[in-house]
Amino acid sequence: GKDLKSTLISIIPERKEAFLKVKKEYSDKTIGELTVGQCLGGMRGTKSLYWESSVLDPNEGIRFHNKTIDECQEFLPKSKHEIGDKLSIFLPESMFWYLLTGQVPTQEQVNAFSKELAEKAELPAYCEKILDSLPSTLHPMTQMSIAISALNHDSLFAKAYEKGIAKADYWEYVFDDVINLIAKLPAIAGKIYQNTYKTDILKSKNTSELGQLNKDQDWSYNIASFLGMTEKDSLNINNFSTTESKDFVNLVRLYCALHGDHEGGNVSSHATHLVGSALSDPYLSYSAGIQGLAGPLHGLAAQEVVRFITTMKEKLVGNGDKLPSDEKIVEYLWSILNSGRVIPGYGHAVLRKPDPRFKAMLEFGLARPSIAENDIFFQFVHKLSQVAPGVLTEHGKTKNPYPNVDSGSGILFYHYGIKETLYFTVIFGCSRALGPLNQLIWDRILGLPIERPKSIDLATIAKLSK
Ligand code: FCX
Repeated sequence: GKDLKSTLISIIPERKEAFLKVKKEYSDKTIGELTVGQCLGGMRGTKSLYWESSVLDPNEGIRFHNKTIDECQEFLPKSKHEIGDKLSIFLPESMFWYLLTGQVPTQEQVNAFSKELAEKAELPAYCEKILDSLPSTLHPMTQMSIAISALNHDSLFAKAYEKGIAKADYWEYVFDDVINLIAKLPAIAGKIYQNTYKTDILKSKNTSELGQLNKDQDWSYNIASFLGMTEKDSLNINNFSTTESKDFVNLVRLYCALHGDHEGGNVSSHATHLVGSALSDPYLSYSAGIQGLAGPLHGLAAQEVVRFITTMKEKLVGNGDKLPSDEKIVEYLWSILNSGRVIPGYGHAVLRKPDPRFKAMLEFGLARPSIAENDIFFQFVHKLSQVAPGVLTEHGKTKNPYPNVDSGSGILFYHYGIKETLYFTVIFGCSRALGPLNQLIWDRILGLPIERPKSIDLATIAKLSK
């Protein structure tokens, strides 16, 4: 089978033709009106961004090239080491292939792609040095954006552009940068975890690394390994059994495959696309995306949910390991709302139903008795998803009273021993690369121009309103 780049090359003519046809035939037609409310209200619902790989339906949730999460779970290839294993999860690199090309890769193609990513995973010495020089009190997401933007030192696109290349050739260099960047994210994530939280363990074990790259394994496996959280290829800092080690790797696979792409308007995707439109290289562009992901109304919400759940557990049952009554939980939720705070992990700017990504994360826990039956924090998350929508509906403010994706993910990582809540969003940052960077390649293939919406002042808004 062809590799990813050759597969992409084979579909470019058709997609380009379709794009140019729409551009030519419909450029003068309207696709919606802009109200003053939208202009002043976060541009909600304005159809003003082109994004091919996924579409968010308010009622159904995300679809990737028109397929639901359940369908993707059926047809996207898994790790070559776990074929036929019912609990195993499809690979984020299968998802990336599918997002970029709209085609489902064969098992052999994905095996080779995983291998290519592993071959390119090593961080250059200067990048390691920069990470090592940062204070461990610096937020992990700030560290991540610094490391990613520093990699622009090696950008093939930036170098080629400086020499002078034809516009039609931009995308090839952007493609190579994107693959190199995605390949290096596991090592970046591991280094940040190690430097920020695990230097004591390293000292006590007299070693300098929590875990290492395994070239025969997939991208998510290597994220887990660099975190020191696989049984064989790392320090196994949480003393995982074989099953726990396998399950944790599968959690990383599920999480990363599902969080990769959520159409174009969310802050991290939009920021990447916008900065890329200035022909800033993929490292600079995605570093901007990471900065947006670090906001509490966006990616940082997962960390807020874990704080919320652990505090609620502490307040309602102390050290106990049994759930309180529904009434007690309802009362607690009202106390939060009445003090003017939000219920983290609930509500969404676009979705109007429970997030199917939340459902998939919940099912991951429900399928594993050690979590479903023994983890009180997970049980709180599950119970909350049944109780909170009623409370939020009665409260009557939020347009969506249902759980969003951040409701369940953090507590699963917590279960496996990542208790450093500030760290969660870094794994989100590994995942989110898949969507925006696939679109960035297409932005350059299709020659999209620099973005420059028109801004206007209040007097002009009032004058133009009709
Ligand atoms: N708890 C309490 N009140 C809520 C609420 C919640 N979970 N969600 C929304 N509301 C309130 C809003 O604060 C707003 O109140 P106001 O009129 O006094 O300002 C009102 O309901 C209407 O907001 P709404 O239009 O429904 O929501 P927005 O599009 O403005 O905001 C977010 C969407 C997600 C930011 C909002 O629901 C929220 O703050 N949720 C909690 C934080 C969270 O879970 N974020 C993760 C989002 C997502 F999954 C991601 O990007 O990662």
